[in-house]
Amino acid sequence: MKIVYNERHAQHAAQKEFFRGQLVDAFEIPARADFVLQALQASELGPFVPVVDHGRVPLERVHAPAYLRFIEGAHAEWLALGGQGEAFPAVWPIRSLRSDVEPKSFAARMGLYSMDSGSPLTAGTWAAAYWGAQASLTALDLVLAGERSAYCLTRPPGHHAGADFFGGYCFINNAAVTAQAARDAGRQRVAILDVDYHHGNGTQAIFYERADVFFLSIHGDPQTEYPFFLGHADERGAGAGEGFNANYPLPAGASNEQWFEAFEKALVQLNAFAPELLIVSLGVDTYGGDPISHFRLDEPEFRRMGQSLASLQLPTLFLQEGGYATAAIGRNVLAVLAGFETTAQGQPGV
Ligand code: OKP
Ligand code: ZN
Repeated sequence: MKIVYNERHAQHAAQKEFFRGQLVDAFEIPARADFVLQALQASELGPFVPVVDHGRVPLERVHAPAYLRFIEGAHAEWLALGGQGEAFPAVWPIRSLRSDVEPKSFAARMGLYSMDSGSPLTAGTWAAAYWGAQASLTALDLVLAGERSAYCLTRPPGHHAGADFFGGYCFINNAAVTAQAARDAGRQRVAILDVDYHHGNGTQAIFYERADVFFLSIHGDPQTEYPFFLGHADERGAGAGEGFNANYPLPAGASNEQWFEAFEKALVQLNAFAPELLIVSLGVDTYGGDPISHFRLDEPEFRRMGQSLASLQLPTLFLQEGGYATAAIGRNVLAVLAGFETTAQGQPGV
């Protein structure tokens, strides 16, 4: 399986994040990708393919240009305001307040373009996220050119980012950008399967009224788990997109049996859609040892996940999302990808 690695990921290196009233050590750190890189380099997977710059246009197919400009300049504005270290929002246009007027104040725009105070924005955030999207698009190119599969190793993750807001450590929605790019390249039906512990609210919202991109997600129940305000089972899409969104929320602490029961149901639904491309939002924070999540998957389950995904016999693009048990992420990602490869190698070409 070819791999595209976002070498610029470490430019986004927050020291701290806000959590329950305190600044605590950041969870979404460069070491996450470093451990995955080490595990991949020690494996049979590869080769590594260099990132190709596709420019800003494919990002603007999903994100508002004003939002992208904001992220690009935000940290410099923060410093100009007298802010120190990582930038955090403090005020949001919640119900009854207006979000259709872009305020001049940077503090206000920080709130307009974000969903939480737990996503530190640094001097290098734009570069890391921009090149993460480029790495994702490069991996997509490989699959569009006929590769059975490809994996993009990148951070920060993307699936919480909406068309015009960041949050949940995410700034550019790599899954949405690549799904849209695949549509623009002529693929008619694209499925995005999100197996991260957290619901991919950004990806869901971007495609909620569309029938050409089917979003499916298995995640911690938003009644108790981040992102809290989206991800319920009754969200099935709207308008032309009705029936093309599927959520499988599971209680925190759910067993592996419960997880695979939901996963197999999602795969049946996904298969019935007959997608021409499968994009997997691959978070491995479903791991039992994850510090901020509450499922129980481990190496054998990750391998089984990869095998089941290969059994769909679809061109498959894996994009890295979450996973915060830093030292175990490499092993867990490798288990998914190697499981996929062992099953895919026994198949006729797709
Ligand atoms: C991003 B992804 C823990 C707070 C958690 C946000 C979680 C974002 C997860 N101190 N806040 O889906 O893995
Ligand atoms: Zn997550």
